[in-house]
Amino acid sequence: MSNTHTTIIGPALPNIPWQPRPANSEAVLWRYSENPIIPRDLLPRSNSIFNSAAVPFQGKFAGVFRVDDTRRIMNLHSGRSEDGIHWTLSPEPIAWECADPELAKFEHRYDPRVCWLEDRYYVTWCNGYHGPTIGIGYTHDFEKFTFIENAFLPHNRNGVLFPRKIRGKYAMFSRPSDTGHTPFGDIFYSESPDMIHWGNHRFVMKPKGWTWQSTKIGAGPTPIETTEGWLLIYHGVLTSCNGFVYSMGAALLDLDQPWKVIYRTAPYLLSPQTLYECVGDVPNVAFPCAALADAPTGRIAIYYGGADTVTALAFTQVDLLLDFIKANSEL
Ligand code: BMA
Repeated sequence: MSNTHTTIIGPALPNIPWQPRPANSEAVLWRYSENPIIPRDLLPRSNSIFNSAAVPFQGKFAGVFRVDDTRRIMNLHSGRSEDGIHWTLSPEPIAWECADPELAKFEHRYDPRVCWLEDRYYVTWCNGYHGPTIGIGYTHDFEKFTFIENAFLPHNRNGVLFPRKIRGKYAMFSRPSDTGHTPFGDIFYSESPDMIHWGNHRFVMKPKGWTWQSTKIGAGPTPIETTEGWLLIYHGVLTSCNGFVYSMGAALLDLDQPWKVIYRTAPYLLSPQTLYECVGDVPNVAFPCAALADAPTGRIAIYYGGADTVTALAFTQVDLLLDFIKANSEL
C-alpha cells in the first residue's frame, strides 16, 4: 500500500496504455502481458525495432523508432498508434530537413527520445558525426522533421531533454562516452538558451560499485515532473563474465536544481529476465527510452527495448514507485 501522495505535474492522459498489476505480484514495475508490442520484423526490411520513444499526439499516439535494417544500418522512423500498443511505422527512415548540409551527412542515428516542450515535439538521438554525439531536432506533425544541431562534440550518448525550461533555460541530460561499447559513464546536466549552445554542465550521478549499475548509467525517458521532484528512470549496466547487462532504476531529483539527487534506487526496478529481454541480437538488455504519464491517476507506462531486438512496455504507478525509491535509496 502506498504511504505518500505524490502528484504528477502534467496533463491527463485517460487513454494511457495500461494493465493493472497482476494479482499476487509485488513488483514495482510490471511487464505488459502481451510483450513484446513491436516485433523485430514489423517492417519488410527491419532487422530489429527497439529503444524507441512514444508520446501522446492528437488524442492518439506517435513516436520515433530505432530501426536497424537488414543491412544493419541504424536509423530513425516515425510511427503512429491508436492505442500506444499497436503501431504502424513508416517504412522509410525520417528525412531530416537540414539548414546546413553538413548536418545531413549520415553515419547512423539511434536511441531516440521525444519530448513535448512549449510548442513542438523535440527529438534527441545518438547521432553519428565523426563518432556518436547528441542530435537535436523537432517536429510538429511527425511528418516533417527539422534537424537543429548536434548539441555536443563527440563522444556522447543518451541525450534526454526536460519537458520545460528550468531556471529560464532548456535543460538536458547526457552521458559523455567513447567511440565504442563504452565501459564507463556518468550522467551530466547541461543548460541552453536556444537549443544550440549548451553549457553550465553539472555532474548528476555516477555508477555504483559492484551492483546492477556498476559500469555505466544513462538517462532513459523524458523526466516526469512530480510534486516531490523530477522522476528520472534510467538504465544501469553491470559487466558480467558474459558481457554487459542493462537494467532499469529510478531517481528523484531536485525540481530547481535537477543535478541534485534526492533518492536513487539501490535495487533495480526491472532487469532482463524474460525471453525477449535475454535473447536477441544483444542478450540481457532492458533499455527504457520513453514514458507516458496520466497525472490524475498517477499511471506511468514505460517503453523499453528488449535485447536490442524488440520493443516492450511496462507499467508502474507514481505513489508505488516513489515509496519504493524512498524505502530503497542509496545515494
Ligand atoms: C548501448 C547503445 C544501446 C544498446 C546498448 C546495448 O551502447 O548502443 O542502443 O541498447 O548499448 O547493446
